[in-house]
Amino acid sequence: MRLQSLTLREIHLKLVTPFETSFDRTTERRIILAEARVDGVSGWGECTAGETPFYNPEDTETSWHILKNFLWPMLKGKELASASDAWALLEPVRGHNMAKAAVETAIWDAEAKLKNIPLWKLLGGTRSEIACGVSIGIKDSLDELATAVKKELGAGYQRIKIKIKPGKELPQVQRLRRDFPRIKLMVDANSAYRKEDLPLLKQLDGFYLMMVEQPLGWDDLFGHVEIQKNLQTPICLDECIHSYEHAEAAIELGACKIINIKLGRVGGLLQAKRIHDLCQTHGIPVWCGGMLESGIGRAQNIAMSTLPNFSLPGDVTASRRYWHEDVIAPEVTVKPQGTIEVPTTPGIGFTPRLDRISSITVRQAQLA
Ligand code: OSB
Ligand code: MG
Repeated sequence: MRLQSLTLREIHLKLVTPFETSFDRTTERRIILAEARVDGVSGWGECTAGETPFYNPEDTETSWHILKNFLWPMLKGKELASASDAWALLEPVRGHNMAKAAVETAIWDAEAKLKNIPLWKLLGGTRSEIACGVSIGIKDSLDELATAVKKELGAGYQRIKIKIKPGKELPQVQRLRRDFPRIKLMVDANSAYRKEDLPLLKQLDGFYLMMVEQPLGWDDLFGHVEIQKNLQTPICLDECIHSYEHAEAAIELGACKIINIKLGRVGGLLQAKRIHDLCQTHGIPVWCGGMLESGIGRAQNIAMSTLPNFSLPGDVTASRRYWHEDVIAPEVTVKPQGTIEVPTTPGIGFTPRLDRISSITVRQAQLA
């Protein structure tokens, strides 16, 4: 497979509903799409870096810069036996996993298309449907939160994750357990707590949550070991797991019992698969996280979620929850039982809508 050219496009997409976390509030996404030409075929990937460096160190600007000035020059014109060889070429750049994943996942899509098979089959996936949960942002009032949860349960979603932050968490879970005593419920703190908050976090043990996601610092494995020792509720790590080695350390140290895998955070599909396999060997279930992706990233997430150890519902949901109009056809839809049917057409299985994409493109770089 010869890597011929890369087209980067930055698109702007307004969210249907603003999304608030403990670290940010997002109303409009600035997303970089990567289109890789490989042996005459186009593969598509998405950069999941945010508009700000508050989730991880990358943002849309750094990703554009790294992709254009470092990653593509290291890839251009190269001959690969398969997409799984792309990572080794990207490795000399330290960090910048979301930029790496954008182009790496595009090459995977291209390989699947060249082989005329669905991407999920190329990866070794085993599911024809994936289980979906939702991630609900912080709301202004508990009534608004309860209304949002009711709506998502009505749409069929199998588990509810809510964003929490200090001072809001107990009223939030108390209210939801009062209104919805039996649902699969979990919370995501996005690193808003410190080790000293253990007594507060222990109070969450009373609400039989599926897990608490990333309570402590984005790179604080050791702190999570302390908290997990003293908590009955499983800790799920998100931000902390940015490599295979971090996953190994987290498991070995006992920093978590569950891992959220995000393609961007770990640097693409090869690394995601390696971490998936490692977790499977150690009996650690994984699920697919989301980064408010457009349809391209969403399609990549669906393919990854077909791997066997993605045994818990993920944050990959219907296009319409985010966008008035997505950039792919068909849009991603969720069935009444809260699952997404995995496409059977080649590659990511959804077609990028070039007309729609060019109408919302604010800058483009054609790299050959
Ligand atoms: O922590 O999982 C997270 C969105 C942006 C940044 C971090 C996170 C999230 C989400 C949204 O939870 C998941 C989705 O795409 O619906
Ligand atoms: Mg998270």
